[in-house]
Amino acid sequence: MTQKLTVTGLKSRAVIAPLARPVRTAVGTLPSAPLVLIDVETDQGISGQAYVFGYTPVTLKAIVALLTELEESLIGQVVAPAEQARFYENRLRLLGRQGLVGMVLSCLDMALWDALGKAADLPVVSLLGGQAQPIPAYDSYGVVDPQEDRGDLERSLERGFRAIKIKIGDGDLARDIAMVSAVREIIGPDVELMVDFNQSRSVPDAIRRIDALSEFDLAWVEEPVPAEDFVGHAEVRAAVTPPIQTGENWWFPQDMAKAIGAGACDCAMPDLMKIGGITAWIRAAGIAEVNAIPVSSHLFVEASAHVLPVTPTAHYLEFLDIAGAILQEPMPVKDGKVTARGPGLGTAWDEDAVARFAI
Ligand code: SMN
Ligand code: MG
Repeated sequence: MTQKLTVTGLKSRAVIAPLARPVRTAVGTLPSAPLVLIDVETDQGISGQAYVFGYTPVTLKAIVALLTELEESLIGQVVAPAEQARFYENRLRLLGRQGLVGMVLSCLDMALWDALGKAADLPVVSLLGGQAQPIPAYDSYGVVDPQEDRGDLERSLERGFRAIKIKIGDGDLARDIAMVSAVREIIGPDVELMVDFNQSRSVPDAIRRIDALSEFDLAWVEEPVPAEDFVGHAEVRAAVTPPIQTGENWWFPQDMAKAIGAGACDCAMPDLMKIGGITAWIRAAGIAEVNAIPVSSHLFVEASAHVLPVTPTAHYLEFLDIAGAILQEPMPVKDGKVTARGPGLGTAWDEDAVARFAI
């Protein structure tokens, strides 16, 4: 009987990692990636690692404090992510798992799966019953300046991406049309083009704008209205032609079921950090399967490459690398595809970079 992997400690460190390019959205710009690095220490000397994306530096101290408070309850537990998920769901039932709590629990889940994989010397995708395989990815941009960003867009095509996403909605409709038509001209008619409003429009304005943009053959229109407005998403979806995409702000599979039940979207993109980590992603993938809804990932390029191969309706992996600057080996892209690495989630901290970007 192999010795059961047991937690002996939980460490967390806050960093602000540089991004290849700032992420400009209709509702604000992310100049860098505020991250909290999690190390779940175990009795076999293996450390399960994952990172929390804080979105803004304001969250970092609170995330570290939450993880610090969780350490005592985790020490001594056998590493079994499904059991830890249930344990904390029950323990935090009165509080609820939205917000930073859900983010911390989801990333702790990823770190636990990483530990399991390292202990078994297997990539997490293998523990899930799949195999590492090249996953089609789209290169994810913020709001772009077609002239300034023409070189980057052309380099994306040279790297083999056959799909590009840009963010829009930060100005008037004329600005959206100018940006989308310019990018469509740069990438040509055969590369898929997605747009992301980042929740910035009202239902009538979203309908008006999407109608005007439909001539550019959009692969999907993402979060046209506030994320929690599932009915609003459904109203936009009923009124326009391009597929409606949402999901990066769903809290656990329960939110996903409600959104899909409201008819909010044609395709879904849960975020591993908000849907409940890898354990919950598998359940979310089942919800998408029974509803025949394509599933893409959001951020977390490394862990997403492990879950999409076992996602029956897998669609795209979003390539937006927020942690590469603090990893020994940033996630590579080959022919526009991303393949999971192992053991575990296949990542290791670059300790010099972590020290350099620590706050
Ligand atoms: C997004 C939001 C926040 C940070 C990075 C990216 C965006 C996406 O909504 O879909 O990539
Ligand atoms: Mg988005």
